Amino acid sequence: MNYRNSSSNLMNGSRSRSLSLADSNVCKIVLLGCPGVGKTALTVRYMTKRFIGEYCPTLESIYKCYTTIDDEDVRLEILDTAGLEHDGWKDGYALWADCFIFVYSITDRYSFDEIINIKRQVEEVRRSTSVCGILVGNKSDLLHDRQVPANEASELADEIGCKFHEVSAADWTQFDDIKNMFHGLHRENRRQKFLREGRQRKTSSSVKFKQAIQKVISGKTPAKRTHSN
Ligand SMILES: Nc1nc2c(ncn2[C@@H]2O[C@H](COP(=O)(O)OP(=O)(O)OP(=O)(O)O)[C@@H](O)[C@H]2O)c(=O)[nH]1
Ligand SMILES: [Mg+2]
Repeated sequence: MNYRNSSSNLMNGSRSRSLSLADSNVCKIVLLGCPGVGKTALTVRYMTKRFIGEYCPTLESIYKCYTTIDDEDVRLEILDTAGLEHDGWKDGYALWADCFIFVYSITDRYSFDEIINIKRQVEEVRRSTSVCGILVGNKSDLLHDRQVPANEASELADEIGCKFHEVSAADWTQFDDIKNMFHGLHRENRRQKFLREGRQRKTSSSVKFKQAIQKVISGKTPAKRTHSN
């Protein structure tokens, strides 16, 4: 696996900022999808604003970058998996990630049909059906070769509980859409984290409350009395 740090034109922060980042401001993202759907092209477009055209298919990289989202310093760690190594990612990556980008190509029906299986594999590894992710149909510039209608993809997104985006990594005018897609995923991840933490805090305080009541009932802790004259 290849580790890359970036402070590209998009990421104008300094690496030292990472030291003081709260957990909620670090977001680990994995791109999953069949070979050739454009996972690397989307990652490179986001990281560098560029579209190179040909990318090494077997190369798997983690890109670390710093940016500002909603006036907060954020570190994104983006793992661009190699589509061919299907078994390799299962255990490690699915557990490592906070959230997922499920990518298919609108010109490749098979890559779309595979999404449901990929999502299921993630759920199995994480032992949870609550997975923070988005569904991305790439190569929207190739409309004449479309094999997957947008409304069908939108239905699948509803079914698997993800937001849906149709984009083109090749189209430079869509850089902002792709950037917003990554940043939106971070926001959703942070929202879900806060909800989970809130629920945990609630549960632990209600457990403590119940224990205190039981102690009082069993007489282990005398209830406070107030004396009035
Ligand atoms: N027309 C068009 N071509 C694209 C787009 N995105 C990627 N491609 C092309 O599709 C091919 C595969 O792109 P990659 O980014 O290497 O795909 P990948 O999902 O990373 O593939 P693996 O690493 O093999 O899993 C390349 O030739 C890209 O130039 C797009 O939005 N439009
Ligand atoms: Mg790739």
